[in-house]
Amino acid sequence: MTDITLLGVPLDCGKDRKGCLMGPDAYRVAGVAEALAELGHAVTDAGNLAPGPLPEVSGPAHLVDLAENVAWTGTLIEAGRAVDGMPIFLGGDHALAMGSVAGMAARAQDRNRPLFVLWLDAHSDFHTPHSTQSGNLHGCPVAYFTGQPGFDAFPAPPAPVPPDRVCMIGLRSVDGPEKTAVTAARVTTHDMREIDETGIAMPLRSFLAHVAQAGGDLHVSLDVDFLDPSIAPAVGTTVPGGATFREAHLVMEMLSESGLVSSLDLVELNPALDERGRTASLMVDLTASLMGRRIFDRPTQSFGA
Ligand code: HAR
Ligand code: MN
Ligand code: MN
Ligand code: MN
Repeated sequence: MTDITLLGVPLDCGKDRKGCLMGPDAYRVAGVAEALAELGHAVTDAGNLAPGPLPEVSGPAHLVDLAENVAWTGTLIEAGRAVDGMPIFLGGDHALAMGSVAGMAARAQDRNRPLFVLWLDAHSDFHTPHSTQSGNLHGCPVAYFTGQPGFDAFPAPPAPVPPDRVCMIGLRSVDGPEKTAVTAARVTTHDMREIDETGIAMPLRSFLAHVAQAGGDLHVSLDVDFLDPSIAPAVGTTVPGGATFREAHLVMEMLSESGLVSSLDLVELNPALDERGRTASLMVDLTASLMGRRIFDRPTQSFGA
């Protein structure tokens, strides 16, 4: 049984196309709290967070809603750090991961544990405010929380995550400057071509073994566009060739069996683009798999060394 705190994050400022602010309520309507309670967890819905007052900031002129992103980041770092059990950040677009991950890294540091991050996404989100062409800050969170330069307008991450503790699975849309930077920083990347060849279990199993061996906490950041658009249409940045229904559930089932996951983001759901709530429901079902829903019980798997 896990103590779960649902934090609604109606953050919609990470890109131009709006709609993610409806995400937290779409997850509630899809029954996220009930699904987790049914699995035996203690669930508290802390309601929706709000950003602090907008600071006076300056940065590259093409950045979308810079001040609002800065305000949310500070709020999320503090809100996440203060949670005792397992926070689930109900997004909201992926710009929320600046604050959610930086907050979880600060909390892990408070507990003397290293934080690892599993990034499930079509995109590497490794732009800086200077390399992004779109100006959309949802394309920048990993660069921020790993402490790359260029985020002067933002609060400094209290405990930057070393890039080699970040594992990305699902990649199939990575911009030129991101490719260079992500490789130079030694982030672990598994693109869809690799998943086609090896299956999705192999890279995940080796990452989980690494986390277990290091005695780490594990934050999972699940972007809707990790999933194939045919099963998850409710996202503004669909990319063909994503994870299938079973690949996604297998990831969640293995994460559950590992016992390592200490926090979770559900991001980029845009309910205005959904079809009869099917994407929201799928995200809730995946969360349930992550938290212990099984087809049949299996002997506990060890991901230790
Ligand atoms: N790389 C592109 C950009 O920076 C697209 C980023 C899209 N990001 C998300 N989250 N949807 O992964 O604009
Ligand atoms: Mn993303
Ligand atoms: Mn994405
Ligand atoms: Mn870009």
